Amino acid sequence: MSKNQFKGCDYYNIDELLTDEQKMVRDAARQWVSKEVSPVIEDYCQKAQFPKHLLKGLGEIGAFGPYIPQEYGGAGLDHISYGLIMQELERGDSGIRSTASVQSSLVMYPIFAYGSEEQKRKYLPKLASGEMMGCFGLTEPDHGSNPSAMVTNIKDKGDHLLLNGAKMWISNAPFADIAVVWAKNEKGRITGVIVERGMKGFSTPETHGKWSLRASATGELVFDNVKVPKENILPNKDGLGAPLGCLDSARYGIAWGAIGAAMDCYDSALRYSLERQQFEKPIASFQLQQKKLAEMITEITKAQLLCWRLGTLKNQGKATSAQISMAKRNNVNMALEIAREARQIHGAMGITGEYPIMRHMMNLESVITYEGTHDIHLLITGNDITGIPAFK
Ligand code: TGC
Ligand code: FAD
Repeated sequence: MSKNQFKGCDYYNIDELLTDEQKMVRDAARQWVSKEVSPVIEDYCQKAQFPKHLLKGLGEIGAFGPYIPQEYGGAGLDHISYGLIMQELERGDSGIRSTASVQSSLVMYPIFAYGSEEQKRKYLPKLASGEMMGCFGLTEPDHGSNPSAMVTNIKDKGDHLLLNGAKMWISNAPFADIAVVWAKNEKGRITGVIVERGMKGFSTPETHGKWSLRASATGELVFDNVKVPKENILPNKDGLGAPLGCLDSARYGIAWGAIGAAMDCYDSALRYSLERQQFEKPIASFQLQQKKLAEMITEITKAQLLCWRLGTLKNQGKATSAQISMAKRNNVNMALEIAREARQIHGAMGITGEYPIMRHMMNLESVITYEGTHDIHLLITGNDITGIPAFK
């Protein structure tokens, strides 16, 4: 079976709900992924290497800061276009979508929303083109689901700030030029600071041995008495709500991205089931295989509708954090279940790199954990409907 035959899934004619611009953006990203990502990604994943040569192309298709205004170098697109780009990138690989999510929602967004005018002019255009790459440090070795207990801290030393602590599991850390880091000040208030590679005492050791997101670079951020200029503080928002506000944007992108991974698994499983013969028939003719395929397209269609509606609300400035959380939880779980079922349809072939299934399945084990675990998102919905925070 040859690769790159992907055409997309649209069982409910959702394309009719999209504008010409949204379809154009989606199709451009789809073509780019088919040409640049799909042919090479399996190799990079097997070697556990990030395909750094793709950064320029990601910048060119507008994957870095799609909704950041053009005056700061962004593509100035709406949120459905942003989601569709994430969907197409994750159809290629969750690691590629991760790189774009982090750059757009976790680095460009906080600089755009909480940064000074000087910070916006200094960093955003270079981040949009991919000339400069960023990462986002919230999680610590002992504080994952509960970032409010972080111990990384900044102290005011008069003419500069002194940063100490460590962050763990940071996407893009090994090659990032800058890090948006969340640390507590003397008053215990969570504050965002921009740390630049090369600052004395700042290092980014790479995390090895991952069985998931192997084509994405993950690392630590270590701060040993790092002197940070005061102008690197993000001045316009502090408190836990500041990093959580960035997560809203990234979780929204992941909800769309997961659809891409699910579509790729479904597409491969459908084609394989029609070609693969057992008992002198295509395996697609057996009811048990049809059940799997029918359930997959049903779940993908529901996820697409959820995201389209969420995107419409986001474009109107009305999407709530809890609505975004529900979509992230539902869609990533949906994609992971589809990947597992698709793996079975491919039989033994499903465990090989000939097909994208096992790679998506392993990647999605990270996606269901990062940006808030599956269980934390359930508790966010629980909190929203009952008013009782069960995570404390
Ligand atoms: P809580 O008391 O509920 O809230 C503290 C303050 O934050 C506000 N807030 C939000 N603001 C904006 N957006 C949201 N989604 C918000 N959720 C809460 C809230 O109103 C409050 O504001 P204020 O003004 O009253 O202070 O906070 P909590 O400490 O009880 O925590 C709640 C909980 C557990 C839901 C939260 O901590 C959480 O979401 N934990 C999960 C942590 C997480 O998602 N980490 C992700 C790290 S980054 C990452 O994984 C990147 S992967 C990237 C990739 O490769 O794609
Ligand atoms: P823990 O918080 O220790 O949770 C362990 C288990 O306990 C989970 O099942 C969780 O659901 C459960 N649990 C925890 N608290 C509760 C509760 N109150 N009630 C019920 N169950 C609970 N972070 C960043 O800051 N930046 C990044 O770029 C980044 N990239 C990542 C890339 C990868 C590949 C991975 C795997 C992670 C990344 N993360 C990043 C970290 C990620 O956000 C955390 O792993 C995640 O928030 C969970 O934290 P934890 O791993 O410490 O798990």
